Amino acid sequence: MPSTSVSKPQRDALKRLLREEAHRLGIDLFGVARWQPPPHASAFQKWLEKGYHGDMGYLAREPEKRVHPETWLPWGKSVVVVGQAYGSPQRFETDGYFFARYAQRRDYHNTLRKKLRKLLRVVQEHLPDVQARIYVDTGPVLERDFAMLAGLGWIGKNTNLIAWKKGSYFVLGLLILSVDLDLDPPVTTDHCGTCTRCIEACPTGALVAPWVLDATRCISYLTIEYRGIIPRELREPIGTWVFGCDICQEVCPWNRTALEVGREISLPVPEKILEADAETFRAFFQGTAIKRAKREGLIRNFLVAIGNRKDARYRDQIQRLLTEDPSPVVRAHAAWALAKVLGHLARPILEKALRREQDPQVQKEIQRILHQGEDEPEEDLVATR
Ligand code: B12
Ligand code: SF4
Repeated sequence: MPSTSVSKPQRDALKRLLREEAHRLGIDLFGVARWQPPPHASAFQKWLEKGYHGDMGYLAREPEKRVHPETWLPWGKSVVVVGQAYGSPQRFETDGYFFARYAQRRDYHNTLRKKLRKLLRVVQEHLPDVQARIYVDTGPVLERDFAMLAGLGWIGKNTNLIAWKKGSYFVLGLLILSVDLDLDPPVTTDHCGTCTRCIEACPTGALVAPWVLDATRCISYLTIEYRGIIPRELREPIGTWVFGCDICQEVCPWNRTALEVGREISLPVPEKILEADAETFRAFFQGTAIKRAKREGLIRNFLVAIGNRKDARYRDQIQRLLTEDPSPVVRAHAAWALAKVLGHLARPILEKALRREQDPQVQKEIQRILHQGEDEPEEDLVATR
């Protein structure tokens, strides 16, 4: 498909119209970049080689699309990059169990995509044959690189895109166009300086170097993307985060002046989440980003957090999940949580559960707790040996 050529005055006028429409739609950041190889493509390739993407296989599939967007979408000329704020000074929580702030707004994949469609309509009114693609998170594009190229901000050492005075609590979306628009100057300067607060604050040590995130250690990955049993050594550092994590953004000095927006989503109390079946879970989280964790994942995360907090209020629910839940992942985590909450009192319950348990992974988890293997530094059950 050929690219769409327009005169300089047309380009400028179209850009102005788009900016005005973005403003009208409540979009917080707006810029235009050239559709070109992203500046940190080689960093992305090294990241993949190290296996830092973990189970997010889609990132390793067709990496050349991210590295060479100009060959993948050869008609692409420019890309409109937008940012939508989601921040608030307070954490998003239910009874002290934390959800990443981005989840307090309606699912941005839908809301931002709708806004980008409206921007596209503005272009189509003037150029009906324009080629276009809209991506919000899920496309094979290094969105933060393009945001930097479009002048929205710089990439911080915590790997988030940070904007002057507005911080990093915003999500990004892209509108790729076959037309040359007036470009914004890219940001080529670093504004983190010698600050390393994000790296020091990360509880799991996921930021292995400035600008390098080992996703397999990141709480966001573990609680949202990862589907299995959470490695034991990472459970305690997760603390009481049950969906995503904001720590490396909270400590960032640039977020002291972050944009603030209201909450759109209200959370059920933990009991309701622990008791939810698949249908109730859907009803609770339809239209929110939280549904991505799925019922099994979110309950698993709560069990980790409840165990870390030794929150005995949920002992009955944990016990029921241990014996009745259809998911081995949930049962394994229920065993761990019960041991954390009840200490040595959990032993007879776990022994009984082990006798009935058919799944080898859950059996192993319970046996580990009962026998306090080498890899189990817990002290709670030692007295019962
Ligand atoms: C996979 C993914 C994740 C993974 C991996 C994160 C990661 N850092 O890669 C996990 C699940 C852990 C994750 C977590 C989060 N994510 Co996420 N994620 C993505 C996704 C889909 C792809 C990212 C990617 O390509 N990673 C590949 C690696 C190599 O990229 P990178 O680590 O960011 O490295 C870049 C920079 O560090 C830079 N770089 C490398 N070396 C150097 C050196 C210098 C000097 C400089 C300047 C830069 C630089 O280049 C790299 C390539 O761009 C994007 C959407 C998209 N399509 O882009 C959203 C996206 C990045 N995520 C987003 C969000 C909101 C989050 C969370 C804040 C959610 C939460 N609160 O839990 C956390 C933040 C964790 C963190 N510190 O990054 C937003 C970020 C918005 C912003 N302001 O930056 C995005 C853009 C989604 C969106 N459309 O809004 N995410
Ligand atoms: S989101 Fe949390 S776990 Fe992930 S890098 Fe930031 S501080 Fe570490």
